[in-house]
Amino acid sequence: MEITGAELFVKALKEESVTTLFAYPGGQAIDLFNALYGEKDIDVILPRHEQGLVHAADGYARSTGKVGVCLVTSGPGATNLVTGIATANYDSVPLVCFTGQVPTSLIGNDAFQEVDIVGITRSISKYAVTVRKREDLAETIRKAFYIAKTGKPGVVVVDLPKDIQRAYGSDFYPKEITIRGYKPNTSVHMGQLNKALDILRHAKKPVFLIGGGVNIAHANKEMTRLAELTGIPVITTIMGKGAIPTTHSLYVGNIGIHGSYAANRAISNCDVLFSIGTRFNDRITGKIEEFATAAKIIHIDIDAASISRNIVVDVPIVADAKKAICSLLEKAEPLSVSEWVNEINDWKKEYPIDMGRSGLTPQMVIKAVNEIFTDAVVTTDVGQNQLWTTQFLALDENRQMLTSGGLGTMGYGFPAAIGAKLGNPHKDVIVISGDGGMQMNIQEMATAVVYELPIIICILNNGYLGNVRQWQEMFYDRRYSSTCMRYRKSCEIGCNTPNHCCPEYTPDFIRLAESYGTKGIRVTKPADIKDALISAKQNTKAPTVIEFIIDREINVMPIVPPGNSLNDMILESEEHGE
Ligand SMILES: Cc1ncc(C[n+]2csc(CCOP(=O)(O)OP(=O)(O)O)c2C)c(N)n1
Repeated sequence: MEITGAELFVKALKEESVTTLFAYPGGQAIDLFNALYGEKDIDVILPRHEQGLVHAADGYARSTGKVGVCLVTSGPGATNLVTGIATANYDSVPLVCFTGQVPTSLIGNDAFQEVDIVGITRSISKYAVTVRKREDLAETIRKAFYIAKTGKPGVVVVDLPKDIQRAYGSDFYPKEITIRGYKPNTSVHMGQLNKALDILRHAKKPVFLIGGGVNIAHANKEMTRLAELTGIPVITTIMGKGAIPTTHSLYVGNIGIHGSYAANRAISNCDVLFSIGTRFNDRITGKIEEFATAAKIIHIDIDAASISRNIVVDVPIVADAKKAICSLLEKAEPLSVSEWVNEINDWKKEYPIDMGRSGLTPQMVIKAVNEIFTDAVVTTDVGQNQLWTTQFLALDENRQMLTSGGLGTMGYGFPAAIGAKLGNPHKDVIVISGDGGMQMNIQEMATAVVYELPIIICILNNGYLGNVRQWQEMFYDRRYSSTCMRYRKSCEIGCNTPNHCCPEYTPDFIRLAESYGTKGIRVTKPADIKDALISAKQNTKAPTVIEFIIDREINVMPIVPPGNSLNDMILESEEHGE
């Protein structure tokens, strides 16, 4: 039977078991939307901005393990996806993004709403392609899903010209696909693994350094067993957090420029660094020449290109994290490293992560979240709010914390939570955001309201672009250039002190929530934190905004100053009087 390209598109989505589609219409996608009209098996979600849309698809994918699927129009619809595509691809999130395109006869003619989205996204996606022939459509979509979810997952962009959407052709959709030159690694090189085990056998001060690869491979339970079997302490990157429960006695903390003292000390002093699924990016290594200098380094990663790119390793192993960990579980032995574990525990006791000053602190908010919600999905935005969350959030399981790690995209947290809630309707979903990042995709409040998504939105409101302000305070002589969110034209030039002239709130998030048709709670003292969270939990049909008014100049500590080694942490912050 002959069907249109648009009808085949819908059939393909069903064959790929897509039940939720994040979509925003426009002229060059209208045939695709027409084919979706009245479709019962696919929920078509209409966010309020394509950037919100793609972050929502990302949150859906990260929290469910399924492929997130987007559909937008050509030109501005497509370019509005760019930041979200880069965000997801950087963190290895599987997405397939369909973009409408002008008819093939007009491509390259400066046609209305034409952009070369394949050219634009080539360097920030795993694969991007324009379908130029109707007969290639089915195979291209099949390939897109296969590439997005296999090997190192990533984003695939499929650009669909309007004439392809309208053209008639076969209704065949392939079940299997082979792609020449694309062979995701599925085995573990046992020779290399044995070398790694041999090194471990002689280790006195080994650590595991775990990145997002373990979460992506769903290898958390196996990782916990491996740590317990060997007795080796576990340090995580931000993306690897949750690889073993944060309450586990072998869990040390996060590494990196805002890592814990104990974790950074342990990395600097270990003799074997066994890393799985991390890229060793500059935010975790600090000064590269001084990174883990005493250690032999073993590195397991699914992506051969990630191995020895930043840190030259002694034993490279290209493998899926879960497969490799399962093989290790069969062969690894308990090590006698209790002295080393005690040394690390002493560091933990000596310098626990900073609890902040008195008053209403972000740490208190996150601790209350830990107590009230044991199984929630928590998304963060980017900035201090993200760093405090990664330091203090308790996690037992995979897919509990969603955060933009690689690209660090402000405006991510709230739309990602929308996707997470749609994918996990029975779980509590909580956003922890700053006042700056919240305003980058605030329009999605309408989406959360109309789809009746009871998301709890915690805004840590310091009235600053806090993370940048902290750097200005610590490394730029308190020159708060363009970081005050309460700035008014009448303010003193060069002001660097929150003072009596500062407007109390800009904007008034509570009234903003109300204007979208939902509820807001403002919390100004510690005693009210829990009541606000409990009351939000009871609001089961709509989102709740809780605005926590925190100290304007509270900092995330410890911090490794730029260009320094992990050993050179500043542990405490200076206080400034009002
Ligand atoms: C889209 C985008 N623009 C700019 C930045 C740079 N940046 C990183 S953190 C930050 C401040 C965030 O402020 P806010 O959202 O209020 O959160 P806080 O740090 O105060 O918790 C900025 C501007 C970014 N990461 N992403």
